[in-house]
Amino acid sequence: MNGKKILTVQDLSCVGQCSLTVALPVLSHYGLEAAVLPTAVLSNHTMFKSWSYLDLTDEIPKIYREWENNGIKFSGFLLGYLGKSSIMDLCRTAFDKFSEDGAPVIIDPAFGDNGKLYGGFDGEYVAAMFSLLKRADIILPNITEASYLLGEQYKTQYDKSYVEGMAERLRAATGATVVITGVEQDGLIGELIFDGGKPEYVLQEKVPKFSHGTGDIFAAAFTARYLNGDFLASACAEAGKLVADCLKATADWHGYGVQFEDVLFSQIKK
Ligand code: PXL
Repeated sequence: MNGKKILTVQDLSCVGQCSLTVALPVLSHYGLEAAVLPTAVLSNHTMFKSWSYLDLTDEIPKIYREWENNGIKFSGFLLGYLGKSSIMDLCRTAFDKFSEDGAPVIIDPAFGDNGKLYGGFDGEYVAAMFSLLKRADIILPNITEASYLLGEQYKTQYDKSYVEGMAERLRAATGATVVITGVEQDGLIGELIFDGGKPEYVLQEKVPKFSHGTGDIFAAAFTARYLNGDFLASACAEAGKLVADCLKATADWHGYGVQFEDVLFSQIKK
């Protein structure tokens, strides 16, 4: 434990390892104390053919009242799938009321992949997220999310100028450090980091598998390493390696997310 307490704000999907059910073990693995603000409870994530959805917007002010009563503060924030734009103002309240000095706000917009929005999201949600990103220190969009946020074309074949252009425009609009995830270059995959200076790529070999929840694992590992003092590039490299290892350990795509348990907890096995 390093004494850092991070608040992660995401949904609780009961089945299909993603959002809180992966953020918690990953943050703990890297020695952070993980506090949660669940935004919604779903029967399962939205890549299954149907799901139930309990929105927790009304519960959050009650939670905040008790956190204020108890003098609770956090050393950083990681936001993922929020579900409804009504949660976004409550996130701003959390940054205002519950931040320790210098607590970074890291936001994964978590609303789409492979050129499409996740089920239940629309342009209004994307616009509200775009506005919330102005409160972030670091944003972690994938290429789908970057293109939706900017209202630009989603491409699967692109050159550096496509991703670097989007990173520049996102930085100009939000003021945040931009880390675009899932960037493919020369048969490799990784992140483009843009902090206003020279764009930096952190690439590795691509594991030829797709799984749900890998963005959530990346965001949690990146955040943990960043809060532990890593530079952006090494936090990306570590988080990218964890995602690759988890994908390799996962038999095949089955809708239940990656099997990260053997990767994170191999030392305490059987
Ligand atoms: O992994 C992102 C994610 C998180 N939470 C829910 C989702 C998704 C992606 O589909 O449906 C509920």
